[in-house]
Amino acid sequence: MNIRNILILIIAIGCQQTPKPPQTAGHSCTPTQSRFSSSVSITSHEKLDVNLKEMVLIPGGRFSMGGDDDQAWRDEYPKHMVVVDSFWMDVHEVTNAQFSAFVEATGYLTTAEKAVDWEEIKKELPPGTPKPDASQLAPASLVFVPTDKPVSLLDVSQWWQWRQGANWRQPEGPGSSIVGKDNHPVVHVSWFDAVAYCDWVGKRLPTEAEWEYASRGGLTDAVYAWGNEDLRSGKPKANTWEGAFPFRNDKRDGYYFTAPVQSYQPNNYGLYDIAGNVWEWCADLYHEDYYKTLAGKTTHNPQGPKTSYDSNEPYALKRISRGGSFLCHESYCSGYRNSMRMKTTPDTGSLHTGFRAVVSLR
Ligand SMILES: [Ca+2]
Ligand SMILES: [Ca+2]
Repeated sequence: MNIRNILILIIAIGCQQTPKPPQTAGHSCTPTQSRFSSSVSITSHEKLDVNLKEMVLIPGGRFSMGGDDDQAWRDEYPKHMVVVDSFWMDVHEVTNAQFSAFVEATGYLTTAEKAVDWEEIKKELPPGTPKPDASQLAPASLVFVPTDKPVSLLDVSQWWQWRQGANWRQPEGPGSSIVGKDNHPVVHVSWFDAVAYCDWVGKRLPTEAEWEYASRGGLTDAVYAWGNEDLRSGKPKANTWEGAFPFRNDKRDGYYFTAPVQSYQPNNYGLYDIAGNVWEWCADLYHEDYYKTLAGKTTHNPQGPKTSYDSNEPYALKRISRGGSFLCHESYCSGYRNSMRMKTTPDTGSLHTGFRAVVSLR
């Protein structure tokens, strides 16, 4: 069995699309890559001299966290009260130019640029999964390829390909590049890559609670960062998939893949592309029942569960990402909602995975 077949196996388990609560715990729009772990510290060291340019102050406060309408998955419930302290947040997703500066300064090699370590990957797979051929363990990442006709949305392997040579410098694989895309969000970054960048720049990843609080922009129980207006009404609000997923993209918002950051209106806190464009890694682990443990309480600055659990992939440790991407469509995950929770193994980068950073207020 080659690694792609392994991925398909995992995908088949992990991306069941039967909506909605209470049938399904949650949803994952990106298949698990299940590559290997990293030695990068999970503790970020925020520097006192951090540059707050292109960051906005998010005033702390109290909010109701979790699903707001019938698009929400079971893991978005129950809604629960959370208080977060004030913090600074990047106004836009980390760009190729910003990530390039990090790599040039440090020589950092991203997860997608390294060969897969079978001894690590097999820990996240069902016991007894056979080792793939060595040629299948070469550096690679997940690339979206549209289908040419309508397909069942149950099988994400129809539009995700494990492509050798795909990484942040070559988002669609060999022959592609980021030339002319300095102001596009960096993609194909793993959670470890995002943490390494944050550590270098003196910032950290937001907690899941901070991210959702920021996305809501002070609006109470709104479904989207802009309020409750339908995504398709009025001016384009975010870079998403418009048309019929995954074979026809009408590009009313102007972009098929990533858009330059700050192409659409910001939310009330001045945050651009907090909905859509690329998914944004958060610090927290994912546990499908985490919100149940917070029900009926007010939690201050929650840091996420102590352990990770996704019943679709019980062997895989997963981290949260938020906000949806240029691939999100109402028929599929509507990931651009404030409360949508994406769960992915931290070694998984893909064509639509990026991040933004935050700094605690001092
Ligand atoms: Ca688009
Ligand atoms: Ca985003």
